[in-house]
This record gives sequence, structure tokens and C-alpha cells, in this order.
Amino acid sequence: TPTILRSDYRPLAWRVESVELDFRLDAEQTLVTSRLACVRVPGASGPLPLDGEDLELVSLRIDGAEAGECMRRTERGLEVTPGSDTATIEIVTRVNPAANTTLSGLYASKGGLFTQCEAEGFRRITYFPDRPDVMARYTVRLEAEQASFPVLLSNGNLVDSGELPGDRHYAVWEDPFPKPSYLFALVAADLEAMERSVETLSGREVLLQVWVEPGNLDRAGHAMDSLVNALRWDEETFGLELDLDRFMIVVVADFNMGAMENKGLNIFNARFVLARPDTATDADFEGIESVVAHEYFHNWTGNRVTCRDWFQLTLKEGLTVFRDQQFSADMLARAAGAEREASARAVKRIDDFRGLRAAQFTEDSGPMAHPIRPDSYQEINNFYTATVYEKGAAVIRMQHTLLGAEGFRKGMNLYFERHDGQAVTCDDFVAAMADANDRDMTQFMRWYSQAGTPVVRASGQWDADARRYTLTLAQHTPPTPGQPEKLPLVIPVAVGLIGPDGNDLPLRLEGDSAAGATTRVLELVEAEQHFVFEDVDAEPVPSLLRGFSAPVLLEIDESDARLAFRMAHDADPCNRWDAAQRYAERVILALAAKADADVPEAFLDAWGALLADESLDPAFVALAATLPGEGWLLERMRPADPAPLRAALMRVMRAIGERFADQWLGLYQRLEVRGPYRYHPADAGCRALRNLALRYLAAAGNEDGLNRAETQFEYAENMTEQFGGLAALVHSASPVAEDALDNFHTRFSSDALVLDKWFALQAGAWRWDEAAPPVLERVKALMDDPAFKLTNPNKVYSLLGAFFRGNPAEFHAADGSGHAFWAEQIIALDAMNPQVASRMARSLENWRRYTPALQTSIRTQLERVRDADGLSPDVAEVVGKALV
Ligand code: BAL
Ligand code: ZN
Repeated sequence: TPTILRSDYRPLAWRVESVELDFRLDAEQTLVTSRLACVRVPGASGPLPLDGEDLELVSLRIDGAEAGECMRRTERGLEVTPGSDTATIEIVTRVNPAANTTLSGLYASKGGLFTQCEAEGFRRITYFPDRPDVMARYTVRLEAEQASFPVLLSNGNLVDSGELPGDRHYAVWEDPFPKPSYLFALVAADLEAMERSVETLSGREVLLQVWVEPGNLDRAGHAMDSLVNALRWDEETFGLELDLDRFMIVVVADFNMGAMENKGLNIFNARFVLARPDTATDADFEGIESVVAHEYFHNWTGNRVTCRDWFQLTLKEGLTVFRDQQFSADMLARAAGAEREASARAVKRIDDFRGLRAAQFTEDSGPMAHPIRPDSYQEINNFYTATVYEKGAAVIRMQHTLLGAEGFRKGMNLYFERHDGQAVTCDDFVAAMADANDRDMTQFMRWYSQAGTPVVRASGQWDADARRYTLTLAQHTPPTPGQPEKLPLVIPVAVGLIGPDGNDLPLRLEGDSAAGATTRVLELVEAEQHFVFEDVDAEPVPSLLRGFSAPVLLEIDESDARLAFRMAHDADPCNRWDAAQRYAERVILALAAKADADVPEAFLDAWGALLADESLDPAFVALAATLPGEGWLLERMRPADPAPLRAALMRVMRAIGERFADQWLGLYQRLEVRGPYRYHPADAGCRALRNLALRYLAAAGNEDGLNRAETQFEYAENMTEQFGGLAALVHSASPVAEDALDNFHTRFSSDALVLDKWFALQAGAWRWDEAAPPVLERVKALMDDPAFKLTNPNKVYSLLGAFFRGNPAEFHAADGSGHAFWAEQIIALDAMNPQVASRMARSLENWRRYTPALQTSIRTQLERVRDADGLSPDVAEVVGKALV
């Protein structure tokens, strides 16, 4: 597979001024006529390359005449050489949506027709210079049979529609804004809309629509509310207003990603729109709010200003993730009220950081490690990664931290002032930030070019006589593929010093005239730096990287006692959580190495103090009392050995469940949420902690706990509690679990999204009952369930994804059965949907950190996939890099 380099970027010799598309839609034979008004860039020479993939070319005419000699076929599609500097190129292609299982381009789902064009799907619809720096005005005419496709949608404004002979109809849509082809969309399906009309900041009336399958309107309300909140937030926070008269969200059941920000016509995976209290959990409600906002925010950060080339993907994704994180934090804070605001924000920060650590830090230490702006790729679809998205957002957050909210806003204003309507680079973004704030960001730009998770090593020295505390911070970034050496980065380190009484000290840095705040942001820019604090009367405990101020790994020598102290006293909730995580990690990894050791008493005491602290928000306690994820622990374990790790985790869960049974039962009682369900952070926090209580009690086999789980499962009126009860039963040795699973399946047999949860729960189950058969057997059996389809990405993610990525001890069974199953599934999936296959394939990329026996088994299967016939570039890149 050829490698594409960032340094190879060349502007196109042609501009496409306008695109007229005419679709004769049909499930099996859609005829697409595309008319491109092309103009040669003054002074440029060369042909116009047109990308095309899986297309049947019917005709191509230049200025009305057959192209003849002026057109030739290339590896990527076609190349045309018009005889003059302006040309109208008319291309007719035929495609078969029903046969398109890749879900890229135009495809069929449940009788409707939908498109997905990012990154390179438009070339599967028609021949086109399919690159984001080609921005054009689109007019789209859709024509179809009325009965099968009653709703016809595309980007922008509806300018004409009507009936045609033969029970057919048509619609014409016009998008007033120039856009790259990846933002094109159409929908032809049987749908119903929830509508709301709102007034924008400048007083324009705009129509908002959420289109769903008939019968699902009662699940669209939360998405609509989220959309309105997002629209208001962008007006208030950045002065950015909706620029169209109409904004549509459409739901589709078969979708590779979460959602897509097509101009004015967002298309969503059903899982990020549909929610009703009895079918969706608190986490689902939260996910919908954030994804709806994310796609809406793209209208400015992505659509109005887009990427020059795909290497710049983080320009829009990192920035938009940062924006959706800020939005969600603000929504939570507002709902929580003034007193609980800080805690609500911290809970969101912890959640985001936990995701970054689990997905991105592990990516950074493996064969796919890349900077947030990669230098090369083989398949761009493989680069919609945690690094580009989550670390990209963290890099934007650091700019926000360094420049302050106001400075950041000034930078955003300048960015839009300069670049509205353009396709630009990450350098352009950072230049706007730098120029608006008169700050040199040259060194900061290294965050865009260096891969790997930087390590910050911290140590402190207290000088009693001088009443001085010197904090030494050193940084280094480990080598990653293709990048052996790294330079120092600009790392904002938010610091607090905790006094012996547990209270923060006011901080006075050497050179300051007076003490100021209790948290300061230090800028670490050298390989090593000393920071001296004055007037320190007793040895303090440093609290570093407060609020996770940088996406780095902190190394610091801390005794168990000091971790317990920070768990109890750190004024920064993020670091309280972090202290609990570090302590738990230490204990679990020690137990994994020594099978007969006991769970240390001091650790349990620290845990007990956390549970007993009634001043803490339940949502925070639920996070702090959750053990570190298994994937993260494997990352920290050398060599990674899933079986003893699982055994250690089970022992710790049992110990915490047994030792604190009374506290768990007490808070289960105390935190019961009465009244009808509402999606609200206070209620969600109580439900989360009660569900966690059930998990620990069930792990310990506590009778009362298991009874409560069963009752909650049977009588709960909302999915959060019902599923929480079910999950506790499944994660126990209780014989009741099987009946509960059957009962749940019967109740929700026609609800695809709820069944996704049911599949995932079983695929991720631990074997608390040693006599139970391996989980692989169940996963194989579940593939025969009538609700399971390998062609539906949500089903693949929930069954295979939960097993490959969420159940390491079962997946990495010593006999290699899990690995062989993985290879079979990757090969089968790849023949249908390379993007989904590739995502699943990535679950073995970090194989070199496992034990030698597991490595041998995994290597065999990686090689088997590598050598399979007809492998897609997507999977070839992943297994190829894994085997290097
Ligand atoms: N642009 C792909 C989906 C998203 O990140 O919004
Ligand atoms: Zn995005």
C-alpha cells in the first residue's frame, strides 16, 4: 500500500466553482449526473485529476463534447485535460447502494438511502477532485419513487420540490456556502421529523429538525434539546451563530462512526440521538448531548473553516472536541447549581482524562503512535484516532490554559476573521492564537509534530531553615516509530502545595512580592527546571497537574501514606481521583505479581475514608471508587499478563465489597432517587454510585446486595437502574443472571440499541463462577442470535469490540482460541466493511507488551490476517505496522 506524505501536498491546478448534482435514486441502480464548472488557477498547468472508486462510468463530456483524448484512466480514477482555461465537465456514473456494505459513499440502510463522505466517500458517488481544499457551491436535485423514499434531503435550503408522473417525486436543494466534497450529504428514506423553530442571536428565525424512523419521535426530544443548548452556547461563548435557515439531524441504524457534520444535514448513528428514560442510560443521555453539540460546533470549526488536507484533521477535530468538552462541562455546572458547580466540572474533567489515558496513552506507546498532525498515512480512515481527537483536544486546552479564556477567545475571533471560507492548516490556527495574544508559540508547535506521551518527573526539596520548597520538574518524551529523538515541549503544570493540615498553602514563587492563589500554572519549557516557593513553614505535599493541565504522565515518588493523604485532602478533585487511581494501581499490580498476598489494610482504610466522606458528590465518589480500567493496568504491567491481572482485580473487588458491605448498603439506601426520571447530574451521580455499590456487593457475593440488584433489575422504570441491576448480576456468581439476561432479551427483542447493551454486557463479562464456560463460547453463540448482524457496525462494536477490547483475560486465553477467532472475524469483516474491520484489528496492535507465550500466539494470527487474500489498505496498514 502506498504511503501518503504530508510534505507531498500540492495545490490543485484547477478550481471547481460549482457542482450540480442530479440523482435518479434507486436502491440498486442510482444514476448520478454531475456538472462541474471548472476554472484553471491562473498560472497553473496540468490536468484535473478526478478520484473515483467502485464507479461505473456512463459518460464524461467536456463542454458538451465527448471527452475522447482529453480523458484518461489512472490508478485513482480519471484525469481530464480540458482544451481551455474554463470548462464544464459533465460526468454520469451508476452506483449500487444496496451492494455497498462499506457504508462509505451512497448506501442503503433499512430501506432508505444515506451517504457518508468523510473522508473519501464522495469518490464512491461520482468522479471528483475529492480533497478538502476543493470548496464549491452545490446544487442537488434528488428524484425517486415516492412510496419507498418519501423524504428527500440534502445540504442547505430546499428551493424546489414536486410530484412527477409514475408516482415519483423530486426535491432541489441549494447550499449557499462553498464546501469540500466530504461535507456533501443526501438522504432518501421514510422518516418523520421533530421540529423546533428558534431565533438566533441576530434575530433570524431558523428551523431545527430531527428526522427519525416513524414511531421514534418520542425518542428525539433529548437530541433536540441538546441541539438548542449547543446553538445557544456557541452564540454566548464564541459569538458564533447558525448560518443556515434550516439545520437537520437524521438518524440511521447502520453507520461506521458516531455522527457526521455534513453542512446543514448532520447524519447520526442512532445511538447518539434516540433516547427515552426506559431505553437509554444516563451515560447515553450524556453521550447524545455531547455528540449533538460536537457535530453542531463543526459548522464553524470544520465547515466554515475547513482543513487544507487530511493531515490537518486535528485542526477541526481537536478543536471541536475541546469545544464539546467545554460545552458539556458548562451544561453540567449549570444543572448542578452554584454550590456543586466545581465538583460537576471536575467530574467531567476526570471522565475526559480517563478516556484520554485509556485510549490515547496506549495508542502513543504502540506501533500506530503518531503526532496529532501525522506526517504520513496509508489509509486516512485509520487516523480518526484518539490522538487526533482526544490529545488534539488536550493540545487546544493547553492553549486555552496558557492564554486564558479571554485570550483564547481573541485568538478564535482572529482565526475566523482571517480564514472564514478557507481550507487551512494547524499552523494557521496557532498563528491566530499567537498573533491575537502577541505571544511566540514556536516551541508550542512541537505538540503538533511530536508523537508519544511526555513523561514529567517531579521531585521536591524542603529547606526548613530557608522556609523554601524547591520543586524540580524534568520532562522527556520516549521514542516512537520514526521519531527516536524529541525536544522539550511547553507544558503547563498547574501546581498546589498541601500543608500538613490538609489545606492548600497560598503560593509565593521566588520573585513574587506577595503570596497569591493556591493553584499556579507553571510553564515547563526546558528539559529540567526548578521552581522555588517561599515562606513554606512545613514540608508540603505537592499536587501536580491539577485539572490534568497537560496530557502527560507524571512520575513522582509517593509513599502509600502520601497517596492516602492526597486521596483524603487534595483540594483538586482531579488529583484526589488520581491519587486513588495510583494507589489502586500499585496494589493491584503487586497482587497480580504475588498470587497469595492479601489486599493491604491501609489501602482498604483509604478506600473506606472515601466512602465515608458524605461531603463528596456521589458522582465524584463513583469515579474515585472505580478501579483503574483493565486496559490501562495492562499498559502499566510488564510483561502484560491478563490472567493474573484479572485474578487480582477480582480479589480487590471482593475485598472492597466484603469489607465495606455495610457502607455500600447504607449509601445504596440513602441515595435512592425518587420521582420520575430526569437526566440531571445530581440524580445521575446517585444512580452511578448505587450501581457501583451493587457491583462491589455482587462481586463479594453479598446476599443483600444480590437481592437488591435483582429487585432493581425487575422494578426499575429507567434503563440506568435496570441495566445497572442486570450488570451486577452478570458480574457475579449468582445463578439468577441467566434468567435475567433472557428476560431482558425478551423485553427488548425489537430494540436494536438496547440489545447492543445486552450483547456488550455478555461479551465483557468476567468469570466469577470458575465453573462457567469461557466467554468466547458465549460470544460465538451470540453471533447466531437473530438480532446480530456482522453488517451493522453497532453490533460488531458491542459484541466483538466488547470482547476484543473490553475483556482481555478471556480474549487472551492461553490456548490462543480468542486470537484465532479474532483473525477469522477480521478477515470476514474486511470483505464487507474495511473501516470497521480495521478498528477491530487494532485491538491487537500492542501485542508486544504481552508475555512471550501470548506474543507467539498473537503473531501467528496477525500474520494470518496479513497474508489473507484481498486485504483492504485499512487492515493492511494496521497489521503491517503491528508486525514491523
Ligand atoms: N468528522 C467525523 C465525525 C466527527 O468527528 O464529528
Ligand atoms: Zn468531529
